[in-house]
Amino acid sequence: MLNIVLFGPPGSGKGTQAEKLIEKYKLVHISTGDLLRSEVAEQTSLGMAAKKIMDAGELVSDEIVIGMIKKKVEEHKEGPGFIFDGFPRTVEQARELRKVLTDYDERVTMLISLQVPREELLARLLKRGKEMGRSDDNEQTINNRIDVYERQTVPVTYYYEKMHKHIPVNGLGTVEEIFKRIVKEIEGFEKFHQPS
Ligand code: B4P
Repeated sequence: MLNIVLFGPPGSGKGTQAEKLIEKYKLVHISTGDLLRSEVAEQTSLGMAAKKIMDAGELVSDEIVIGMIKKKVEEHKEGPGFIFDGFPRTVEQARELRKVLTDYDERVTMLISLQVPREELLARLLKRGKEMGRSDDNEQTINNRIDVYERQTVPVTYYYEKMHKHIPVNGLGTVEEIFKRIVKEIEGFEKFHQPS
């Protein structure tokens, strides 16, 4: 299996690049943001609780998110692999992901970390807020989401760094340019790690 964690601050292009990677590698896409938004749209009790947290720009509890991931991995355990988009966002989530994959004799292949400066993140998300009306894409919430990312999510990179799986990628440029950079990293990494 090819199991990629697509990582980066809010607005760094995770969802955008995930769509292109799925098309190329036929992987199963697991976006915790999308899963949570569909709970909100269906007005489930989980969704109602999550909406308040998401609108404040905070992280939904590890327990809820890990439960959703376990279900999805179980459903697609026979597939070619996964793109984890927006997950793990805490070290606890990273540890749990390791356990879940180990149960199927699998592991994270690599973490692609998109690097984008704050002013560009703000500009992209404010634009999306205007176009799509996502309730967490307003200036105050965006700034808090970036602060939460720096405080709670960046440590996830140190976790994968220790295993030599953290791959930083420049997230500035056109969608196509960034996609090419990611594909180059995946193909280089796979070649290097192939058993001889
Ligand atoms: P997410 O849905 O993961 O939202 P996000 O971080 O904003 O990323 P997204 O994938 O949507 O945006 P992208 O960067 O692709 O999370 C939302 C909330 O859910 C979180 O704040 C949290 O509350 C909760 N949550 C989710 N996962 C969680 C977890 N694991 N644990 C706890 N809580 C969790 O794109 C942004 C914009 O940039 C788009 O409009 C796009 O068109 C544009 N863009 C992309 N690439 C571009 C480029 N190269 N140039 C210009 N614009 C570009």
